[in-house]
Amino acid sequence: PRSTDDFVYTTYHDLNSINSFIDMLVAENSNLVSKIVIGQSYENRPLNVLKFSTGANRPGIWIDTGIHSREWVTQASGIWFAKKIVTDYGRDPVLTDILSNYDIFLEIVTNPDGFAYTHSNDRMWRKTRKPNSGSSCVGVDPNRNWDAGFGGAGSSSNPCTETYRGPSAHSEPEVKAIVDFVKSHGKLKAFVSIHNYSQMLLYPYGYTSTPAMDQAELHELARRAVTALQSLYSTRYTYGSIITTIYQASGGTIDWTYNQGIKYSYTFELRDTGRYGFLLPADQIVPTAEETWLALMAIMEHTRNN
Ligand code: ING
Ligand code: ZN
Repeated sequence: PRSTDDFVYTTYHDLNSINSFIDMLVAENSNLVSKIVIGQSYENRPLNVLKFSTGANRPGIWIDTGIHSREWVTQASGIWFAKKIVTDYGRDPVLTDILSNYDIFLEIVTNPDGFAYTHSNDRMWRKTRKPNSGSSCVGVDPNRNWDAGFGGAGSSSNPCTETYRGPSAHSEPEVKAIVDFVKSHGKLKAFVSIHNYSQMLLYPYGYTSTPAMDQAELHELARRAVTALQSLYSTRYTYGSIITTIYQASGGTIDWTYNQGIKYSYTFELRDTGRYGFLLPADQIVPTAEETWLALMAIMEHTRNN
């Protein structure tokens, strides 16, 4: 494709194709979108983040997709969200107002080494691609590597498992880059980390059953976001804290961001509920992205109002 209008949103793309999408989007919308490189992966790939901004010194909203590389509908949805933002800015009054007050940051391929590996070697690869000393097994679960209950139940010390937490918190450059970004930005107000599958909208905590301080508000907002999502194609989502809704998991992304003071910290588990699982047919990419966008808008609008 020569422009993001020609880009095919209804199929899955590899890393080169997504990176060229990112560069086209920035070139076409340079007054709204820029590309920030927040670090490099273990295999030295750039960690690209799209920044949608209409003014200086704004608070921010973060969205990431693809921290688990095999969750392909998430990166594909991230691409669709990016195009949706530039299309709706100046047309949709709610999004336009959000962008008059907040910057939106979108990391589409949060685990690029893993993503490249899902295309070249193993479609079901989840983790990073950093070798583990003393083991022939590769990679760390980047959703068990954060400094929030790190090392606790719901993560593994065995490098050969899918939930290996890593040798220490933030050992993975893909995680550390986001940690450094969140700390240096200092005023992110919402943080949404997108996975699949299970059709759930989750909020902290995963490492403890102690309710989050803002549990009541997070629960009510989740209910509204899920209602908005369901209004489009009747896709049913469950919602609640991570530990009560999916399972105990320690060292997860949004437990760390919540403990950093980012109140609106959420994780989505997109389609489906297991029929296709990670191998979601490509004809479900756009419907998944469309319905998820309605939930994201509910979260962003609430963030703007609070
Ligand atoms: N599920 C998540 C996982 O990492 C999760 C569930 C979400 C755990 C948020 C902790 C925090 O196990 C998938 N599909 O990766
Ligand atoms: Zn995941």
